[in-house]
Amino acid sequence: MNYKQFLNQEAQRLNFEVLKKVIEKAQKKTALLYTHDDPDGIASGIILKQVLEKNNFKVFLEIPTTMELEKWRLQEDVKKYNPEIVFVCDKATMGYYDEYYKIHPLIFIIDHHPLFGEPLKSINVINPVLDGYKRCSASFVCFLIADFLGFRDEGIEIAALIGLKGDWAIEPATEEISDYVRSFYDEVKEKFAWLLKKIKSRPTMFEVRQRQKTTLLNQITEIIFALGGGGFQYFYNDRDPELKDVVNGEFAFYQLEEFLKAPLRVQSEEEFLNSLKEKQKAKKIFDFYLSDWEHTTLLMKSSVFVKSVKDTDIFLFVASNVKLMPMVGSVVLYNMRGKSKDTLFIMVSQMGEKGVHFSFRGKLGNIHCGDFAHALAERLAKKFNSPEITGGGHPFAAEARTRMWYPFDEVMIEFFKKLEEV
Ligand SMILES: [Mn+2]
Repeated sequence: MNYKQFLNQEAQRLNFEVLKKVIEKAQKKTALLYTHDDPDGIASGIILKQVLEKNNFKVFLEIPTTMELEKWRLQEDVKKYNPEIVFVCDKATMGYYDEYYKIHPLIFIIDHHPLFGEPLKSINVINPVLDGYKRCSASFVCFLIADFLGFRDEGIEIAALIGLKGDWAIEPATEEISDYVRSFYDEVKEKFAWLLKKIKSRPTMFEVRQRQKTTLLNQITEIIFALGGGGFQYFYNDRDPELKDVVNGEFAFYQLEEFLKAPLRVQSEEEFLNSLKEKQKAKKIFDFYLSDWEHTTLLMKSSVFVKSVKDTDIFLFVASNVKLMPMVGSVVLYNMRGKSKDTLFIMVSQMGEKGVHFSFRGKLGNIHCGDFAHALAERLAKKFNSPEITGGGHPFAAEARTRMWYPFDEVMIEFFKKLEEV
């Protein structure tokens, strides 16, 4: 199937026609747009905002630092902006969103995360993975929508690629591409050879299994990750007076949005940084990001071997206020040399009032990271009687967070009890 056929098939399957009619028939032409503050959220928000603006919409943009859209936030913003349509982009597909129709009658969820909870009936959902998991990104879904509505340009295509890279659906450096996006990727890869060709240059957070080659797309996506806080709120406002007022999600959004209006064929990540509107601030943030990366890599040398079980060597790392922990941990994991086939790396960061953050990264998933994180969170939630404590994820990658302060030794006792059970 070529891309054109794929687009037609998906437009029909995902019912783009409904969205098209809503956009065309809108009277007030005002939209409230929520998006996630990671590279995919930023890229998809940029695409959707452009599509709406080309249809003469006024767009109110909100980039909260939380993954899921909270009821109180929607209530407040609907009151504040009184929008005709609400878009919720790359912020998960939660069953409980269904009752949000009581807050606003016309909401579109545009997403690529698996459904969590009951299927939604009262709200429009455009999500290609509802009938089976596929690696893709919200930026790709927004791109398909834009193309279907007749708005496609280089900026939008690059935004699609950035989101796909940010959410690990494409790996141009090793040419590992999700089947779902293959026809699009094949169609644009010649045109964007300057972004997608393999280069021997600084390896990025995406070079996990190998660090010999990368691409400019990987480097640019990592810069957007650093500018926005990556969806993990790694911010640098307190490190330099010039960064004091930076609101990271918005900062990353507007830098990339400006760049994509007339994308220059930059040759390096330095050229990309230099082409940004607020390049001074962007460079400062990215430098802090790089030095944090280096610092955390060094810290993780203190990781210790705990035990081998299920043909998996388990390593543990414990420290305070660790920056970029899960990302660095993914790279460190592949440098760990154990005796077993599989390796599981468990990272623990004690973050004071923000609580304790656990990250789990495995090579083969013999021990299911998501199940471990979820069971640990449930145990802690019960122990401290706090539903705020949550955890979960994929077989190879998962997180658990207490979100507020609890006695660290008590948290760790629960953790070791859980570890004992594995
Ligand atoms: Mn995403």
